[in-house]
Amino acid sequence: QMNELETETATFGLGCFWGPDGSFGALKGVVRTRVGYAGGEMKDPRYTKIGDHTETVQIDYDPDQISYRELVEIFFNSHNAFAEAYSRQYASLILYHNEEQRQTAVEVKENLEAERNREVKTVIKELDRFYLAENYHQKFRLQQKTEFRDHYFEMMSMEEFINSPTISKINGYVSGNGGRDEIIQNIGEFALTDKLQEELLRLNGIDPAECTTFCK
Ligand code: MHO
Repeated sequence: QMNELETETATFGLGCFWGPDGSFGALKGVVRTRVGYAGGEMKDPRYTKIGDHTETVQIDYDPDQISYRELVEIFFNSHNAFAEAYSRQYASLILYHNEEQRQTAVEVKENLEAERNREVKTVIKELDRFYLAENYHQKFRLQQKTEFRDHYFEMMSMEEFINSPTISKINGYVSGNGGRDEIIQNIGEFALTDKLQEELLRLNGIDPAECTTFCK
């Protein structure tokens, strides 16, 4: 049961949070993602009044399956951390939750700088408060796929939708971030109709005909 795992949490900013919500959500060992605003001082930010905050994705993960170091490496591989941020809203940002995370983040950043002989612009600082973004930003890619959205909205409340490990995974998979073996292995566990299973496979470049022996 995924909910009973001992999880740890990572918080990253790397541009518009819709993309990383899906790319991190699809990773093996990532249990849940949620998007929000963090890194600033202003109280109660909203999308239309973000103040000095940055769009961030908060990632709950099982450290037995994926390490913080791996997540930080994926973070750096997922955006251009050498470029000056377009704005504070889209800053490259690592908000650490403890001293161990801080050390790892600094180390990975310094290794990257040494390797590429360029300054990394990522700001690394302690997480203060994470403000959950508005409902419509959560699992945005999934909410855009109306047939998947309607299917799950019928089964659960908005709160469950935002917090469900299954929904984070599906959001990653509908964005096309699913690893082939992962999807084929897990597709039976998402309470999808046959038609939606086939659609999910197609969205990840897998021919549903290839899957009949595993997926049913
Ligand atoms: N304004 C961009 C990015 C949205 S992201 C939540 C867009 O509409 O695609 O900042």
